[in-house]
Amino acid sequence: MTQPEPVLLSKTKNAVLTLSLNRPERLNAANDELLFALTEALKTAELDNAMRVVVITGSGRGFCAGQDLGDVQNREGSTNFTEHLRHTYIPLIQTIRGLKKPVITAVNGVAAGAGASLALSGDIRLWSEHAILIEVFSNIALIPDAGSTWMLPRLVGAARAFEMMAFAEKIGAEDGLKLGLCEQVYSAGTFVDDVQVYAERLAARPLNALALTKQAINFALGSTLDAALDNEAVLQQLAGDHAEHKEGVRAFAGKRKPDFGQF
Ligand code: T3D
Repeated sequence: MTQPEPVLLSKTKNAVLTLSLNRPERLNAANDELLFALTEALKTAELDNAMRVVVITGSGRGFCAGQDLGDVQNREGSTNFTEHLRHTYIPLIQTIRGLKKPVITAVNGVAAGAGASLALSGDIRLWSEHAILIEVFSNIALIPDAGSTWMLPRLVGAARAFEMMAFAEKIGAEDGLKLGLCEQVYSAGTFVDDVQVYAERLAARPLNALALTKQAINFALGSTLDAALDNEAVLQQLAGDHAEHKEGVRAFAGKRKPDFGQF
């Protein structure tokens, strides 16, 4: 019997590419096949000029339940966690954070373990009212990986992050919004449409400038103020030299809406 595709691709005419994790019966728990397919789809999206924004979401009721524990149980002998992470989750998270296009994580349901890391890794995080984030790793006596120890303390502070990790606390949408784990929460019934509207709004923004903004934020998160100030000055040259900038200024002078979608 042929296996279903682990990641479904859907392109809309409004320049939004949606990647849906597709193991709904396992709450989209990640096996290697899914992780490689997602990373490859993101790399392909980088080269597709017709696609301006990427949405990552889950099929069925879950977003992603983290590493597939069935696969873990089937491992023989001792597991090389380090090598596994280096081959699977690390390239995935690096690809998302380095992508020169905005990535939205549209968290439709539970995001647990490395699935929580994936949910946090988006440039914009949109949650359904049914979304739940769990740093579930300690339930199986592992440490948070796939970037959770880097992302979560920066969002909620070290002590709160540790508490969430130590108790594998379930964070629902209301608390997620308060804690800054997501930017918007939408009703479950309209979630897909609301995400699409949001993504289209983002796709109409100046993408070169947004890619450079993402690059500047990534740099600033690991740098001093002096270094960040200088990096802004360098990247601003790239933004200012781009046709998008000229269109923005022309539109302002002409009292019209800029057409950034042409670039
Ligand atoms: O290997 C390495 O490189 C290390 C990397 C580690 C990264 C990690 O992500 S470690 C963390 C792994 N994930 C987990 O420990 C989460 C396990 N799942 C859960 O705790 C719960 O399922 C949830 C809290 C996520 C959701 O609970 P609930 O009650 O909504 O759903 P459920 O009934 O538990 O799950 C529904 C089905 O999905 C169920 O299958 P069944 O019984 O209907 O046939 C369940 O077994 C399956 N499922 C859920 N999570 C996983 C899974 N199957 C495989 N792997 C999973 N992670």
